[in-house]
Amino acid sequence: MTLATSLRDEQNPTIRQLADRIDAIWTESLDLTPYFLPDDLGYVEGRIEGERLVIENKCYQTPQFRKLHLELAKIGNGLDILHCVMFPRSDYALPMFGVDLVAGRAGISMAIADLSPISGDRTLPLSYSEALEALPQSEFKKVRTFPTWGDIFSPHCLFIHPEGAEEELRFVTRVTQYLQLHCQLAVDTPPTPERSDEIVAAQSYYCTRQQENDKTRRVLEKAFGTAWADRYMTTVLFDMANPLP
Ligand code: 18B
Repeated sequence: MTLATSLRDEQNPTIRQLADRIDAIWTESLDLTPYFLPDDLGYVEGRIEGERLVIENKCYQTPQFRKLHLELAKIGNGLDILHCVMFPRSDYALPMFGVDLVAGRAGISMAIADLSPISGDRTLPLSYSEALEALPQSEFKKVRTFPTWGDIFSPHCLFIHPEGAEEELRFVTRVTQYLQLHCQLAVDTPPTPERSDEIVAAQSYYCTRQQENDKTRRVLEKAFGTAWADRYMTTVLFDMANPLP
């Protein structure tokens, strides 16, 4: 499956590299079928203080995931954003893979990636914590402090301001490892429909917390207004799981 690359070609090189890696791993490891966003929300343009905001979304679903979402956004020539979340289906007790990268003219200012626990006790499945602990060490000089809503993230969350090209590359490599092991474990994990109430509740908590991110909300509100920003955050960025029928 090939993906349109229009906005990608204009993005910060590290963002473009990570977007390409995510596409490649999804295509190799998972059984992708299309996921349709509401018509008006796939490609969006707005204006923010005289600059153009462009958003481009790619979405898929698979047997294990109700939605795979990769989003690229660009504000004028100064700010590039990559956002990616993989939402497991309600009968798969899998963590949430999430990434957010924000790049200004001086390079990446914020990079976060995690496999966040989705279970009643908010811990990762043993298969995940063992696989993550077995990865080679990877350290970054400037670690950032979590906002108040950041209790959803795991102890393996990377939340940094990368220093220079070498750390940016190290971040991309690390995220690629997280994603590869996630796709592998997800495909090997059997469904547990008896846990679906717990899974739906934990995903809803994750989404509610992410919706508290004022930095994302403010960017969207400035370009598209309050009501649109709210609809976008609750239907495209962080929509809740449905209970099993
Ligand atoms: N987010 N991010 O996705 N956000 O979407 N993001 C920022 O240098 C957007 C996710 C996360 O310190 C910033 O401070 C826009 C996922 C955290 O208070 C900007 C979109 C995760 C912070 C944006 C988008 C996630 C953060 C400020 C839609 C985690 C720090 C950058 C395309 C898995 C919050 C900076 C804080 C920050 C913007 C986390 C501008 C518009 C999936 C923790």
